[in-house]
This record gives sequence, structure tokens and C-alpha cells, in this order.
Amino acid sequence: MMWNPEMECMPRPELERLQSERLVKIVKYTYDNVKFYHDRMDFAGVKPSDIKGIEDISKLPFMSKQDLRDYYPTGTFAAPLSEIVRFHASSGTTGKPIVAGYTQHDLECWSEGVARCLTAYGITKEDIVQVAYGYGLFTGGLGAHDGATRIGCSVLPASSGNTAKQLMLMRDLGVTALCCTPSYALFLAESLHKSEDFKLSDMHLKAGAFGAEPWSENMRAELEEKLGIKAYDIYGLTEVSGPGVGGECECQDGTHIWEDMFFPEIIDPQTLKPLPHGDQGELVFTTLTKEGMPVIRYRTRDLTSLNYAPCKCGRTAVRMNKIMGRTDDMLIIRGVNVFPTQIESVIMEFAECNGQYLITVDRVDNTDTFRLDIELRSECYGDMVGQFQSLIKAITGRISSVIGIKCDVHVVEPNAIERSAGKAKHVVDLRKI
Ligand code: DLL
Repeated sequence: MMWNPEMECMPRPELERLQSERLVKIVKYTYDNVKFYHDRMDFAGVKPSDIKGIEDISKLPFMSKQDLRDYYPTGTFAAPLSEIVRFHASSGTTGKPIVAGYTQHDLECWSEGVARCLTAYGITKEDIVQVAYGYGLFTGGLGAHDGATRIGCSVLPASSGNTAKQLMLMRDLGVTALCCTPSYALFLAESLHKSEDFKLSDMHLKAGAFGAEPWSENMRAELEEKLGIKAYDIYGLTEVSGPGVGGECECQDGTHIWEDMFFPEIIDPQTLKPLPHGDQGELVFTTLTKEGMPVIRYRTRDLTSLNYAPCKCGRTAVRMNKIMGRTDDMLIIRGVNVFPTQIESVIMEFAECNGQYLITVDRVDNTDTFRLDIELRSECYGDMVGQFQSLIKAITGRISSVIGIKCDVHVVEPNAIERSAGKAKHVVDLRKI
């Protein structure tokens, strides 16, 4: 099913013409209205008239999170505040947040992106959609909400937390689709299976829209089995709009990026040169239709690759492979690059593990220590007490073969690792830089 087949299946030459037209317009618009872009382009020696089509995009300078911080809170807005109808802000762990401003038209484009994703997951106006992403400054809650409302679904704005109530309403209202982070979905699933009050057979879920953090194929299999659903990826970021910059289709083989609105590039994060199609590197976005806070060549820090091969579903929009991690959450342990998603993939291979884990890195005597705490499923933990050694050995061996370094594995009882209803926290890095 498609929300907007004309856009989603537009022949690529036509799509490229549309992107070119929109790029020329947005470059002129930002140059004329935002001092930041004006100065940056002047400094780079590029004039709006140098940009004649999408093939000229690499002439434009990049933009980073630091630029948005430097111009906090509204210095990169292109529309007057009287046209801004909504703010969101991304939670930075340090420093100032990034504030995003949306015009009415921006909200329409955003909900269009989410509606395309949810429709691809098979969600229609007949569905009851529980939004368990946080509502508020985070874009997850209101973003999913507006997209589902646009389709005409019955929306339950549950927000995050209060798991027992979430399960009760899910059952009693006959919720058919769940939107939340994959880690919270897993927590809901575990709580459902542990609880004496709820049974999977009482639930009517068929699809899940999971995003806001990286998750593995093994995690997908787990969620599909435990919730009896199809689990789909949804991607986005505050700076570009929020959830729904792209989403998977029924083929579950890559996230279609809605390229008529969000133009993606992959660059080498060191040389900043665009990489050939298919290579892995840093994802960069240019918003082609945004008015409030457009971004031009915004460096996301997300590491992935793009697949331009036609998709069986008929959509022509490029497919992004799963986000491997971020350049800023990649851990370098004893000189080796380690991504939390690699660890998650290994853990999910072991049926005894419930998918929750915590990586702790420290430095002792100038050597990095690498500890991994892994929770076991409740039904396994009791039976295994005192006999964890062979499991620990097997996991340690798999991690060494996948990542190339040894790690100090500990298994812990169910619920020992703190849960988050928002984005999962999988890493504690105690090293002093
Ligand atoms: O996380 C927007 C969102 C909400 C997306 C709900 C999907 C669902 P931010 O808080 O600004 O926005 O964080 C953006 O989260 O650059 C990625 O690193 C990560 N991220 C988002 N979606 C995915 C995903 C929202 N599907 C940052 N897979 C992005 C992997 C994701 N990482």
C-alpha cells in the first residue's frame, strides 16, 4: 500500500528534475534569508547562481551540529517567527540543545513523510495506533501522532513510560499498531510475557514502527516473535524534521528515504568527499522543501550506505541500509572500532539473552577495559544459576570473532540493567580523554 504513489514511484529522471528545481530554490531562499548560509557560501566562494541542479550540490559547504549550537536558538531559521507554528528540540547530553522550528507547510511535509511510512507498514484509517514515543520536545511522539492522524487512524497518545497502563490500553482498545523505540518495544514485550494479567493472544497488534535508535535484524526477529507483529524501521532526526525522513516498505529490505523532500548523500567523514553509490560513510541531508529551518548538506554523523537498486515494492526512492552507528558513538577500544549494534547482534544470537545489555569501558594502567553485562531471560536465569560459564565462554568467543577483541562478559539477572522509555543507553565510557 502506498500513501502517495505519484511521489513514491516517480521515475528517477523525473525525480532528479524535481530535486534540481527544489535545490535551486532552497539555496537561493536560504542565502537570502539566513546570515549563516549567506556567510558560509560567500566564504566558500559559491553563489546561488552557481547551483543549477542537484549535480551541483557538492559545491555547497557542509553544516554541522556545532553550527546549529553556535546559532542557538533560532539563528538558522529562514522564516520569520510569526510563521513558525511549532518548536522541537533535540536532547543533547552536553551543551545546548538544537532547536528546530516548523512552519505549517513544514508540519504538512513531515506528516506526509510519516504517513508514507505507516502506509507502507500496512496501516490504514481502520487501525488503532498507540504512540509510545515521548511527547514533548522530542519529535517522536508528535511526529508519529501527526502522521497517523493524517491517515485517519485512531491514535492513542500514550507517550512513554507506565508500562502496565500501556499494556492495559493496548489490550482493551484493541491496538493494532505500536510506535516506539525498539528497546521500549522489547521491554513492553518482556513485560507482557512476564505478566499474569496479559497474554499475547489478547492483543491485536499487527505492525510496529520502531526507530530513534539503531537496532539489529536479530532484534527485529525477537520483536516480531514476541509481539506477533511485523516490525518496521522508521528513521529521522530533529534537524531534518523528525521521524519519517524515511521508512521501510513491506519488503523490509532497506529504509526508503523520501528523496523528493530530503536529499541524501554519503561522504567520507575524514576527507568529506562524496563516496560512490553503495559505499558506507556518513549520511548528509539537504532539505528540499523546508521553510522554517532548512538544512543544507547537514552532517548527521550517522554511518550507513545507500542502495539505488530498484525495490520490489515499486518505490523508486533510494533505500538506506540499517544505521550502523554514529561517528560519535563509535567506541575505539584498544584501537579497534566497536559499534554497540555489533554487540547487540551477537547477543541476540543467544536464546538465553533477553536483548538488554550495557557496555562499560574504562582505562586501567593505560589499557582499555571492556566489560559487557548481559541480561538473561527470566525463564533461563533460574535454571542456570551457577552454570553460566559455558554461555559466557560462547558469547566471549563470538564477540572476539566478530569484533576482534576480547571482552569481559558478565551475565546478570533479568531487569538488572536500567531501562529507558526513550532512547536506550547501552554504553558507559569512564575513560578520561
Ligand atoms: O530520533 C527522530 C525519530 C523519532 C526517528 C522516532 C524515528 C522515530 P533525534 O532525537 O534528533 O530524532 O535523533 C536523531 O537518532 O541521527 C540517528 O542517530 C538516530 N536514529 C533515528 N532513527 C533511527 C533508526 C529522532 N531508525 C538520531 N535507526 C539520528 C537508527 C536512528 N538510528
